Amino acid sequence: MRKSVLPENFLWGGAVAAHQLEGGWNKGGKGISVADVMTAGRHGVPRQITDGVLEGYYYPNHEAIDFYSRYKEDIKLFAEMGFKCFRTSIAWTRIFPNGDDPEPNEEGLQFYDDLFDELLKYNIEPVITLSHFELPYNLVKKYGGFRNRKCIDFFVKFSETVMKRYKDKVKYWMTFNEINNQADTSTDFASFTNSGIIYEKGENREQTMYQAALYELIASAKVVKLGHEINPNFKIGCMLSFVPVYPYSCHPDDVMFATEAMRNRWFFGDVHVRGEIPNYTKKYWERNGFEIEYTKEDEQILKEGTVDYIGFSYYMSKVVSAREVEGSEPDGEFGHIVRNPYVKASEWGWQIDPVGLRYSLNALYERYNIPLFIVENGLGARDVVEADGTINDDYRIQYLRDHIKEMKKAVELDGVDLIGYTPWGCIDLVSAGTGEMEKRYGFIYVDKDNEGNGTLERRKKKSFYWYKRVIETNGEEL
Ligand code: P53
Repeated sequence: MRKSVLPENFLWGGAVAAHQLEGGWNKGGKGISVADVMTAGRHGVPRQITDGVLEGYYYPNHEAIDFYSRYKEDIKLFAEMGFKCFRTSIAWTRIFPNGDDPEPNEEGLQFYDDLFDELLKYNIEPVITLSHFELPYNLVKKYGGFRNRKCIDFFVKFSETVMKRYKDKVKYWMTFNEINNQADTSTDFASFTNSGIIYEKGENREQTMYQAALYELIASAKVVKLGHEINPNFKIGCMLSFVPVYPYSCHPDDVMFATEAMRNRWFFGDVHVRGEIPNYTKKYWERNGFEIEYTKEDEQILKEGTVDYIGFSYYMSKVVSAREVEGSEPDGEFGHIVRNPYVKASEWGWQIDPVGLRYSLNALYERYNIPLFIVENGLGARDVVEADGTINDDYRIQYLRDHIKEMKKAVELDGVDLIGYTPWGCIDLVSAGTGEMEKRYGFIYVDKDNEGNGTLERRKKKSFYWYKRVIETNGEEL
């Protein structure tokens, strides 16, 4: 075989999060997480957050796809596709059911020992997110989530427990999934899933968000430092949701507006990678009269706990305009956005922009110069099971192929240092944003619908065979 564009040890795989596939929400001593109190919504209809687990509501994450009891069967299918790695999270509430428990729950720890052993049996490297939208709900009720500095210690204790326990099984870690989502303070969703925060009436949401985010960045830095002490071979990254924001036009005001808009992402990356709060953020806080609490020791730890690599998700790009223009639409983060006439969008309105992935890889690498890891990418779409049982998801193949092509250009032409690629939802799972099952990303179909009906049977889609070949040829055959 001719030499491939991608390095020989490139980590092909797939990505999921515990709460979106495990189910078993109250099994094995697990406590209630923020995901367990969210109902199902759909495109345009937000998920409801209930005050605890209440009668008469459907909570899609409670059973999810029951990976909790079926993981062996599923990992076997990942191995069949040739996965080199598998990204999942450790459900915090399996280990510390209430978040503030004095001792960890052994049954939960054992579950992940077994899960990692099963992966390692097939030489699949686990890639582990520590906090992926699944904070213990008790931390919300008792402490107000990451509004409260105490959550730093709870997170550090949880991380220390699992990093010590799995120090010889897991090498790749990430601290907070899509930590920057909460920059959108217009809905309750991001603050709740990121930080366990429910905004109060009349409070300054942005100030609260920055405080919580900073506590998380401090917690993350502490964990990076500690992790390197536990095992110097650990690679510990951050995890950003990277949605590049393009200017609507070459009008200088649009270009500047887009630059400012990007700071909603750069702030998080800058602290994680450079270990300092950037000047533009400090100025912003000052200008708006935000009082953000942090100490000299915090600043020190931010410097000492910078990440080894950047994990990021890439699904889409956005366009902003400094002025209201024809066709602009409301957007929580930027006031309004403009539909990009040059790209198509998914049924859920996510703009499909493969070149945007190459653009993002370059933007991140030029700014930070450390290895990158694409830990999410993919197309949420409805699938149809044909009469003969096949699922011909050519649209998904097309999406992934186009993105992988651009990813390869970033490596081959631009010299970006890229560790791996793990498409999102390699097996169908519960959507984080909407709680739907029918917004599917998988190579493996799971028989379950939005109302929770179905046999949970697994079925290989056309993309399963396609992706297997992609991995076999190290990305040469697309
Ligand atoms: P769903 C918003 C924008 C980009 C990525 O999303 C996002 C979100 C939050 O919905 O989330 C990430 O399931 C996240 C995953 C999530 C995946 O993208 O809404 O890390 O947990 O499932 C896809 O289609």
